[in-house]
Amino acid sequence: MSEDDHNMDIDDSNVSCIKKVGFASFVGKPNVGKSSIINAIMGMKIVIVSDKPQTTRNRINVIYTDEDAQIIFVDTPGIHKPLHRLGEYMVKAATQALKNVDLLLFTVDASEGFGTSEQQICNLVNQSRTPTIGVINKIDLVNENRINQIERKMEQGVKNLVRIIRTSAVRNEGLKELLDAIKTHIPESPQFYPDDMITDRPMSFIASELIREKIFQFTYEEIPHCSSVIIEEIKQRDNGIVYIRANIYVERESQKGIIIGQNANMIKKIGENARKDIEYFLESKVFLDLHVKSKKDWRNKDFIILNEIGMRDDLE
Ligand SMILES: Nc1nc2c(ncn2[C@@H]2O[C@H](COP(=O)(O)OP(=O)(O)OP(=O)(O)O)[C@@H](O)[C@H]2O)c(=O)[nH]1
Ligand SMILES: [Mg+2]
Repeated sequence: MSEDDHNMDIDDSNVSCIKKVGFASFVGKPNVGKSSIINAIMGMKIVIVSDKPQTTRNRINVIYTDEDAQIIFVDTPGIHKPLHRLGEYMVKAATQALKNVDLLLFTVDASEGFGTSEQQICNLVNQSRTPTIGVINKIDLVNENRINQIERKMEQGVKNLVRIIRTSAVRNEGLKELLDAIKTHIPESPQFYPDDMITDRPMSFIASELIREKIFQFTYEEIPHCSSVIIEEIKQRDNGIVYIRANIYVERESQKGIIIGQNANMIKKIGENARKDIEYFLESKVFLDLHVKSKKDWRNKDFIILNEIGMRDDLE
């Protein structure tokens, strides 16, 4: 083999493992569709979604890999005015995700427009000095005029704006454009994670989230917001079925009855639907054993307690 051939071999192997690789952090108000966009891009449910604001409580990385890129999407809680310790924690988790990432995906809900809350988030985005793609989501709900207005406000407000993309997570619109735009603005590097890794969170976290999602979907008023889920045990039994025991915490004894429901109808509905989602995620049969407990005023406890009930302990 000549010297030239040898060099060519080395170049080829290097080129094949270098991709567009980077972290892209979603930021926006609650309920604008941040988690929905991630699931739509991944083609499966990894992060939880509901029609109620403040569904996402923790930062979670979701890893998208294709032939030419690896994008680590950071899903964050919606930025809002916190009313308790849990809310403070959530906003802190979201604002910390503005730092040390390659790109921000500042997402707004087209049907809500660009108002005071968006302007406040804009200030945080500008302070971070991170290149930002404006994502106008839920375009299926509004007309062209409305979207153009939001675009103009974004152009005026966001200093480091590199692109604006219009999306509809529910109709799978604009997602390829969003991926292409992200790829243009992240650096080249060897990929960080194996091809088949889709999140940095353990299976127990995903399972607890899928249970919590059902509480968000099926209960109302304060119940979803004062509920939390802890996985107590996960084990694969000899017959191959994965046994999962989880506690659902509420804040008061009286709320336990609502989660359990008449003739235990509500807890059965939560359990059946969560089990199906967990089975799909794990590709295995699951036995889900749910228990309901109360922990007084847990949303106002300090971070150690919050951590015990499943909040992340890696915030500075
Ligand atoms: N019509 C329409 N609804 C959408 C779209 N994207 C998301 N939604 C709905 O908007 C609601 C909120 O979606 P999420 O993905 O949970 O929103 P989020 O921004 O992650 O919310 P938080 O986690 O609370 O910050 C859900 O009911 C979604 O089905 C969209 O493009 N069009
Ligand atoms: Mg969310």
